[in-house]
Amino acid sequence: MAKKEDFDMMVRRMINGSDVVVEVIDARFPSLSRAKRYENRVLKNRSKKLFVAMNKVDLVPNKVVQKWKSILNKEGIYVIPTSARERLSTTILRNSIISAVGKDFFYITACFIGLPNTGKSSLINILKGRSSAPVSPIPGFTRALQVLRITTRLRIFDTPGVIPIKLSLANQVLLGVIRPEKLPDYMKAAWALVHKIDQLNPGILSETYEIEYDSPPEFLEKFAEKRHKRKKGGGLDLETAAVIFMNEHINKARIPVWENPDDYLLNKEKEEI
Ligand SMILES: Nc1nc2c(ncn2[C@@H]2O[C@H](COP(=O)(O)OP(=O)(O)OP(=O)(O)O)[C@@H](O)[C@H]2O)c(=O)[nH]1
Ligand SMILES: [Mg+2]
Repeated sequence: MAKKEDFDMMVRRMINGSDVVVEVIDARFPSLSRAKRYENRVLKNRSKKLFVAMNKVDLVPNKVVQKWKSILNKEGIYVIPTSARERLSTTILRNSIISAVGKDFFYITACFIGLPNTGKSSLINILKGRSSAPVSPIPGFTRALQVLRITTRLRIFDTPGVIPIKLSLANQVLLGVIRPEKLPDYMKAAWALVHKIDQLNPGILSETYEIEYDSPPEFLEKFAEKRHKRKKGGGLDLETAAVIFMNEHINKARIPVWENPDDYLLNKEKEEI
């Protein structure tokens, strides 16, 4: 099985060999899901173009999407809000890729990069017009480089998602870039997710699951009770409940949660002072 370092090397090599790089980020978590290390690699080379596809906009109110778009634009990033699920702006994405490369070049190579599970393969399939790149709710699904001929002029490389080294475990669960089953401690990870969601959208877990709680462990206990997750002896099976809860967020996007653009701007201002 290829290691994270191999994926990283593969992505860097693909960036070097592409005219256009499309970074696919999650519209719910625009700042957390950006891989600035790769962005900078593209931006420092003037002959390459970078687009950010802010995907999964169907999961976020339009007002929030537009705010994030303008923030990223101000940071010098060209953003296209997309939804592979609802086929939103996928034609704009394709036309942007093609027109980014002057008419002098007949053949265009683009690569899609980004964290696991952001929708790279889903978007490429829509551009191609039929399912060619395997898609899955399981993070880290694409494990090898895949080249897809989109038109006679355009070929696209689908790359495996790479998790940035700096991303904390709690944020990895929030962004859904890892499979909960692979985590060392299910309960701790689920508590961390509850804590993160409480920070981003206070009250939403109570509303979604009709559970009142004062702490992440209490939430998980009540969630396990509600789902009748019990061990053979009768005690609550918190481990199983933790995995179910995390998967409802990661695979089903059941909980409405996103990064608040105003908080991002406020923190940025504080950092600058
Ligand atoms: N709601 C929503 N879900 C999406 C969208 N695009 C993709 N998904 C879902 O997100 C999950 C991951 O999609 P993939 O296309 O496999 O993502 P990927 O970036 O190729 O993932 P890796 O190969 O793991 O790096 C799947 O369950 C898709 O159905 C979207 O626009 N909206
Ligand atoms: Mg993929």
